[in-house]
Amino acid sequence: MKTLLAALCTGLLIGVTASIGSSQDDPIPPGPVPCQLDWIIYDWDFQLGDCGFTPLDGAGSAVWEYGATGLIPDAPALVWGTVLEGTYPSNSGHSLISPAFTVSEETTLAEVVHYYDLQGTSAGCNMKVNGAILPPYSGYDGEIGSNCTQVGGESGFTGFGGWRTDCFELSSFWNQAITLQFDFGSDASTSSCPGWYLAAVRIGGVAPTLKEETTWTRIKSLFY
Ligand SMILES: [Ca+2]
Repeated sequence: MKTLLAALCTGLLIGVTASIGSSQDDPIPPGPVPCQLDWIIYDWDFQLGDCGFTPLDGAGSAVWEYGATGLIPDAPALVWGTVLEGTYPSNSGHSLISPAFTVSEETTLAEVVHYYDLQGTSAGCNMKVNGAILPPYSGYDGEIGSNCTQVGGESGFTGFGGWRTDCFELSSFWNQAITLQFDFGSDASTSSCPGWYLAAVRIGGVAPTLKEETTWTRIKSLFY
């Protein structure tokens, strides 16, 4: 079953890649952009535990599970995933919520290490902060199919992403208590793809390039 699923999804991927490659005019889509964090305040490594992440009922079938998976290549021992050992169901619509934290000068970035393999735009996923869709630095893949539950018509990750690390800017939520909401949804069609898997989420920041010495001194005082 596992081999069959991989073959089906890989076949889809090759088909899509070939059609993109046939046009010289299509721009190369941007790749994922890690945050290159200088410090990490919350290191949510799911190999070590569920890190207080909590599934939340959505508009469709529940999918988020924590544990081991043999379905995803190169997966760490434990992950959060949308049905760990199988394809996601039709009409899935479910959220995964991070612990709450306040955005400050040391928590301006969220780095997400994840894997996704979805049936085109018949499923999609995105991250929301206090209800607002937040794009990664490199942008989302596009618009999720309008018939998808929970995320229909929204910007999100679609198709095949494989393992990647994306960076999300949190500065617009300065001084607010926030949670990160990982939303997944699919339409009524039957999928042969595994879904969305999270290996780690890290909250931190990068050293400012400001010439304003007082700001840097204040930040350093948090760590020394
Ligand atoms: Ca799955």
